[in-house]
Amino acid sequence: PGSSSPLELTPEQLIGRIMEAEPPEIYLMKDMKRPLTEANVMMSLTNLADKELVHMISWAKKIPGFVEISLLDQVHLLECCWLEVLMIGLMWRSVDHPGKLIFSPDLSLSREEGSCVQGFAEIFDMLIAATSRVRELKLQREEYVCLKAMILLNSNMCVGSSEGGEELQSRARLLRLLDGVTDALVWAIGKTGFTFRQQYTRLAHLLMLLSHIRHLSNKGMDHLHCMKMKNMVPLYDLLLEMLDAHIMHSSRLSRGA
Ligand code: AOE
Repeated sequence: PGSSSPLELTPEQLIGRIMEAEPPEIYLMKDMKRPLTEANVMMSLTNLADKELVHMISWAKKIPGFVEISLLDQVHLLECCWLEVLMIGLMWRSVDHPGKLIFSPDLSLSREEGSCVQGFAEIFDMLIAATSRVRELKLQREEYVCLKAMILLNSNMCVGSSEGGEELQSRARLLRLLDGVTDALVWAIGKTGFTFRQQYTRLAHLLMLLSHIRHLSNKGMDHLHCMKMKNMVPLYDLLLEMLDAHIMHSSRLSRGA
């Protein structure tokens, strides 16, 4: 057990480490003055996501214990959760701007502006609704970073990796990591001076948010797939391949279910 083992960190220390891992704000700059056409908006969003994904990989690697699980599990987790992680980040940035989605400091869209993209209005409304819920709950930064780490660590819980001893060990480590982040979340909730009853109700509310975010991500993934069919998303070859991998992955899952 090395000094970076999450089990040796107190909940407070673990949250500190997860806070330090937070990705920076991304500015788009050059896309600012373009007219809001479907192609321009999708190009800006893809551009943004592209940059965010690079930071997401560094973020994941800074979560204590993540790099100690098998590479296969690391890749699977990121493959499963990237859109959920982008979405919870989007909600967090948008929480103080009711009715708007703050994709970046220089790209915020109202529903009307978003509706230039076909099929976006439906997802927009769901993202706005989920963001309102985050606002009602008065989500704290400590809670937010724990939830985001939980999205990552919980994302492929139902996918059994190959049964080798190596992979089973990795899975056991992953579960312990998730328990560590759960302790941290419980600690963060406990700081807020709620009664015990209010604390476990809040824990339930926060965890139920994650089920909405998973649903949103599935809807967003369908939408992205449609967009790709229309050749609206100027995906780079590598990203295209990765997106295809995700779709193959999820259809494999739904066939298996
Ligand atoms: C949400 C949050 C955010 O910060 C950015 C974006 C940009 C695009 C938005 C999405 C969002 C919200 C939902 C939208 C979507 C466009 C249509 C959808 C509005 O309705 C997402 C742009 C995505 C660009 C595609 C990138 C493909 C990446 C594939 C990644 C992958 O499979 N792997 C394995 C890499 C994982 C690395 C971490």
